[in-house]
Amino acid sequence: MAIREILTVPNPVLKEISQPVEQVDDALRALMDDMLETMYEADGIGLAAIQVGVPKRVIVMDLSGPEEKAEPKFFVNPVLSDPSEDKRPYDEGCLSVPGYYETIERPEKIKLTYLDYDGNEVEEIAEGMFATCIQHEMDHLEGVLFIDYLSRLKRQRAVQKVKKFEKEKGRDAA
Ligand code: GNR
Ligand code: NI
Repeated sequence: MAIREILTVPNPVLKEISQPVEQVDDALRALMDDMLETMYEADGIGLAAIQVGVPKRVIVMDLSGPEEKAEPKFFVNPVLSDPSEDKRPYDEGCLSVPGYYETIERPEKIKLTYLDYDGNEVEEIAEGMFATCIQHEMDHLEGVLFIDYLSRLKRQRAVQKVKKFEKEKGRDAA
């Protein structure tokens, strides 16, 4: 397993549309293992493959708390349907927009089908934090970031904040 670099805005790769996976094989599982390790190291709760520069429809997630037993989840070729009318607001963040948070409203409940780590078909209903997170991750597969739902002014501020942060980080490393 290896930790991979997480791409941040305004990297244009984050706008790419990810392509369906043809086979859940050992090579794909190696990617998913790397993604999970990268997500844990960054203290994230979800990660889409495009965030490490791989345009495949793959998501990893772990919604367990820091004191709880790890609950890694893997989603290959996920499809969402039947979103609820009820919305859930949540103060979202993104590892590709580090240090910036904003409230986003999304359907509070949604149906989900995908292939798991072993390539088995799964169908389930996502609610609450699971629903918020899977929709945030699904957006990444379409090249959409949560800041794309904000006004242009707020989005530009978010990107500027990340650029400044990255610049200072680079200086520290030097
Ligand atoms: O770690 C993350 N936290 C988070 C909080 C609220 C809504 C969505 C997320 S996902 C994010 C990790 C990430 O960027 N996934 O793409
Ligand atoms: Ni994200």
